[in-house]
Parts: sequence; structure tokens; C-alpha cells
Amino acid sequence: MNLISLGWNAAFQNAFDNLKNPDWMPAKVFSEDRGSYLIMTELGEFRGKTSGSYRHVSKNRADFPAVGDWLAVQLCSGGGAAIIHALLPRINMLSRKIADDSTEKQVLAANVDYVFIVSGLDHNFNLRRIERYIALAWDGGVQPVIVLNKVDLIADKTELNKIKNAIESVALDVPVHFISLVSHKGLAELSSYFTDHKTVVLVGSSGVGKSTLTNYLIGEDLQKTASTRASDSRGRHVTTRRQLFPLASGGMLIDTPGIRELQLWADKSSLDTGFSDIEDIAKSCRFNDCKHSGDPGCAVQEAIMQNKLEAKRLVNYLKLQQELKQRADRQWKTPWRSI
Ligand SMILES: Nc1nc2c(ncn2[C@@H]2O[C@H](COP(=O)(O)OP(=O)(O)OP(=O)(O)O)[C@@H](O)[C@H]2O)c(=O)[nH]1
Ligand SMILES: [Zn+2]
Repeated sequence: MNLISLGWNAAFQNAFDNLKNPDWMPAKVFSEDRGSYLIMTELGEFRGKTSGSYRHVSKNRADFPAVGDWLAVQLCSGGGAAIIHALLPRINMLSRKIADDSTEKQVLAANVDYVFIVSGLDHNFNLRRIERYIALAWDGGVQPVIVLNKVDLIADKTELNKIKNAIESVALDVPVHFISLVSHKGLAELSSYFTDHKTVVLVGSSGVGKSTLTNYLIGEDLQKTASTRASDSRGRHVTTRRQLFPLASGGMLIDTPGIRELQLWADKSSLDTGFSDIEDIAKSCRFNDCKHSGDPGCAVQEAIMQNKLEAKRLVNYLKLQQELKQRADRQWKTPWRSI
């Protein structure tokens, strides 16, 4: 397979050349399942495992390959399997905390261009959840795109306008697309994100239409194409669900179960990017350390009184801020506890 069509570029080539090992070749991770990888090289698809020395020097879980990563691998004699020797530097990554009380991250996807935040315009529609996903995308350094599916269910123009206004208040500069996979509305707009070998990741809760969208984009039924056969290290044939799909149009789509269950892992700056309207208003608060919770001279509360800001948006902002603070506290305390 041609690596350029998978996003291989001069920067990756340079990083690979610096490894200076003529026996290695570049490979892209198509799927990851508990330490077992499905990888694509110029010579085709192989099953890969990290080498002993790779595992020895990798201290954190985030040091291990994730879907979308570029690797340096060596094919085993006899073919079929490959040894993963090195991870090439990532452009960006989407990650999540491993457990509620942990600050260690698990990388869900690497080298991603867009996060499609998919919501259904039915009972699933939830602005607060969309805000969380936006913060998560910015945190990973990835451009979010809001995709509102099932627009066919909204017959009433006034109702649709109400939704448009509501979404604008949380989207800010994030692009918004209204689509329907039933009436095939708005789907052509999405193709612009897949040009130039760009990679799109789908996030969104159950039932919003991610599988239907994936099937539409790859032009086949996912159930039929998701599984692919490759030999493992013992030459057995094993079936793995693919997580990265190269599209006929040239781009790539990542749809993994892990990303579907995303939790927030964000820092203060990504929160501010997602809530820049609140940050702007807060500059006019009387006190620099204003908590926007009944403090005197609070411009944010004032904006809510004047209907310039939705109260629920502030509540979500403060809640996310609290979560970040708790996590930062834990990160700070952990090393001392273990001494
Ligand atoms: N009315 C309407 N229904 C849709 C549309 N797109 C998908 N659906 C339906 O919504 C339901 C859920 O779609 P899926 O694609 O399975 O949703 P999902 O996000 O993959 O859900 P999980 O696999 O549980 O994560 C299915 O019954 C689809 O037929 C749409 O544009 N309009
Ligand atoms: Zn304030």
C-alpha cells in the first residue's frame, strides 16, 4: 500500500531516517487490541508485536502504539508477523484517563486531523455533552467538527432554527453540519474533511448514527469489512476488527470502541478554548479570582441575568473546571504519598 495515501510525510520520513536502521520499514497502526497490532506497510498488512527492548524502555502506557501511529518495524522471516521497534513522534493524539482515580493516559488515536462530534437530533441532543467533546478535541490538539445527524426527524422550521441558535452558542468557531443518513441530506459537505489524506475520528454516544455514518463513508457494511484476516506471530490466522479505514476518496476514518466511550482529559487552556465566550466576559469581573458563583461584581452572572449567556453553560464550565482541579490535585499528591 502507498504510505503517502495514509498520511506519510516528510516529517515522518525524517524521523524514520534518523533511526538509521536499514532492516526496518515504516508501518501505520490500523488497529490495537491489548498489545496486539494490525499494521499496514508498503508490503501489505501484518500483525505486529512490540519488541522486548521497546517494552523495556516504555515506562508509560502512552508510549505504546495507538491507532493512527507511525512505527518502525521489522518483518519476521517467513512473513506474516512483524516486530515493532520504535514509535515515530506523534503530531497529536486523543487520549483518556485510564481510571477515575488515575492520571495516567491511554492514547485512543494518534495523528488525527478532525474529530467529528456526532449527535442525534432526537432525545440524544445534549449541548452539555457536545461542550465536553469540544474541550476534549482541543485538548488533544485536534480540530472539532459538530455533526448533527437525523435532521429528517425535524419537520418544523421554527424548531430547527431554535436548535441552530442553541448550537451556535456552544460551537463558537467550530463548524456545524446538519445531516441525515436517512434522507442523505448534508452528506456531501462532509467530504471536504477527507481530502489530502486527512484522518477523521468519530465520537458520540450510542445510537447517534456513528455506524450508519461509517458504513456510508466506507461505502460498505462495516460488519462485513470491519474484520480482516492476518497471520499472528505463530502463523495462525486471526480475525481482528479494523479500527482505521482508508476511504476511496483518499482520507481515513477512525472508529474504535475505546473512543466511543471517551471521558474528558483536558487541561485549563483547552477548557478556555472551548468556553472562550465565558473567558472573555470574565475579564470584566471585578475580582481576578472571581468564581462566578455569586461573587460581587461578577460580569458572568450579569451576562446570565441579561440573557447574554445561558446559565447551564456556566454550570457545565464550572463543573469541568472542578474536575480538572481535582485531577490536578491528585497528580500533585501522588508522588508524595508513595515516598
Ligand atoms: N431518523 C434517522 N435515523 C437514523 C439516522 N442515522 C441513523 N439512524 C438510526 O439510528 C439508529 C442508531 O444508528 P447507529 O449507526 O447504530 O448508531 P451508533 O452511533 O453506531 O450506535 P452504537 O453502535 O450503539 O454506538 C439506527 O436505528 C439507525 O437506523 C438518520 O439520519 N435519521
Ligand atoms: Zn465572575
